[in-house]
Amino acid sequence: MLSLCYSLIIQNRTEVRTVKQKRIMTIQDLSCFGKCSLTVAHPIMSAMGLEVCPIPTAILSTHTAGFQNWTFRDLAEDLPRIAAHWKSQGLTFDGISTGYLGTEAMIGMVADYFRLFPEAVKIVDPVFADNGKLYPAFDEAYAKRVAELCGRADVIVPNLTEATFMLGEEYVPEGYDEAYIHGLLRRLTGLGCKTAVVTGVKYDPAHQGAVAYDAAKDAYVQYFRENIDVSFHGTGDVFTSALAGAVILGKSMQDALRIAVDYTVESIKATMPDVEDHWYGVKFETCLPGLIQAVQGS
Ligand code: PXL
Repeated sequence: MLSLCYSLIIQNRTEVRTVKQKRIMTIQDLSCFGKCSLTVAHPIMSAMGLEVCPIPTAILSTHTAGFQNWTFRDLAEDLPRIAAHWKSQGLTFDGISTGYLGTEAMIGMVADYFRLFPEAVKIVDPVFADNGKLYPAFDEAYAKRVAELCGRADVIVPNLTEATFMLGEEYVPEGYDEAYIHGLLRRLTGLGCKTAVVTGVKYDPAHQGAVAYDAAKDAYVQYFRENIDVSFHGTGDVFTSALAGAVILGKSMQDALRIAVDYTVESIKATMPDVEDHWYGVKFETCLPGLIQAVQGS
């Protein structure tokens, strides 16, 4: 009996050792202070159990939303060199996720990565606008280039502002219905991606969530929580990191939306008592145990 138990334990251990870990590269800036981009994506996806390979596109002292006089070091020239080295080593990836890219040249380099690593599921968060406005560093030409990159992605994750900019449509801040969001999602997949997820959807003032459309299946899924009327920087990056991790782990889109929306809401709630001091980002770290449980439980 004892030896049977022992061999089961050994077998279980072997099983754990031989399960292939999912590997994702994530391409975005490293804002050293401010809780966004890589400082959010890397810990979140690591906690979810993925092997995360970060590609910093630039190093900034802080993010650009609310701070002044930040430092900025462009790392663009390293991108082709990193790709060439990885290819020479025969490295392959289950996923590539992208966030804030900053320049049109950088978008072109990311498109090269998409060509060089055809095996990877590509998840693009456009990150160039919110609340009806472009971020200060960007213009319509940038939005157009991001739309082209979205056409090469498997999953895109725009907010409503980015979605309408990419489609050349008027931003509708409120008062829309499900038919409008479904139409928007269908037009987004018309850019060329397989699945479009739109975030920050509010059909009524009491709820907020995300809606996804899979073009091949012609199917929609959605997940909503209570609306929390406060705005923190970096919540989009938190959402996309959790969504990308869940997708690469093989979760259904319904589960991925639930995991990502719940985690974002919990991170916002954890930050609310400290809203004055912590305006620059959410305390996503304190909610990682709940995220890990959510991943393991679905
Ligand atoms: O969270 C998006 C983001 C990422 N990185 C930098 C930013 C922003 C948004 O403004 O400025 C540098």
